[in-house]
Amino acid sequence: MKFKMHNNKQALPLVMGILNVTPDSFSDGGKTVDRDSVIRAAEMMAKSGADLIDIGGESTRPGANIVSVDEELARVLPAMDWIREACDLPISIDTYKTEVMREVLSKGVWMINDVNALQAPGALELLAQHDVKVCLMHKQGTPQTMQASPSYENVVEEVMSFLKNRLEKCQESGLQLSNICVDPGFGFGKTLQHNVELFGSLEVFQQLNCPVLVGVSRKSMIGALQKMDLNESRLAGSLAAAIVAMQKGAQILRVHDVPETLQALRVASALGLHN
Ligand code: 7PM
Repeated sequence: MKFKMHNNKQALPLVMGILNVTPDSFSDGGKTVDRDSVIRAAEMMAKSGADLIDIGGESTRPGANIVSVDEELARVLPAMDWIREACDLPISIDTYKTEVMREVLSKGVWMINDVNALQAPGALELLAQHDVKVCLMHKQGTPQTMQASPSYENVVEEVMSFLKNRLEKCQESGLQLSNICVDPGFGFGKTLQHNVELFGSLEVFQQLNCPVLVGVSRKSMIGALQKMDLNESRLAGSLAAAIVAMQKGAQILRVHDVPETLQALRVASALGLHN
């Protein structure tokens, strides 16, 4: 699969299905991730038309705990095998740890999705030795503390210049520009106002000459944009955001609800919305 691909779906963005393999998401009630539920989730995503699957072994949500390399690998490596049993979709691994990247690269992962934009020691050098896709995401602070007091003079300019800088570092290290996509990192050290400003300027990120990945599915900003109970479903709002992201040129959408997102994008596209 190519990066800027024609996915035979009237130039829709690629849909990346989220599959978290943390014990709270896919456990059989115990502390391990359950094989059958991972296989079922992957089969469902493939059947409903996902273009790739993003596996996360450490939750990067605000305030989440850090897990060790060994623990993360114990979650992610078996999940890669199970997903390959279930479907032949390309696999992305959501990790910022160089050691985890090394292991999944040796298993032929398609994309490294790094919320830390390859800033960990050794990450750039490692990725330069592999022909693999990478997503460079912006965040301010660390997932443990990033939502405490996000602050920017100009959020769009600052996220742009961070990503520009990381792209330069990647190229200096020998990574292929054609393998790289960028992501403004919604919810990662950003207030609602920052997120809204970034989303409003999504087109600007096209200037970086890389595909833009957008991850807003079910995030708190979707709930915060309107009056809503904390436990109310954010699906409808997430679909609206997916459509707007497509219209603003996003090439990859990272989502929980694959069939619903594809339905929304197909209808929007068939009725004349395009990217
Ligand atoms: C709060 C914040 C809750 C973030 C949950 C999350 C992204 C990602 C995640 C994203 C890329 C989630 C996340 N979000 N990778 N990993 N872009 N590239 O929604 O926006 O699962 S974690």
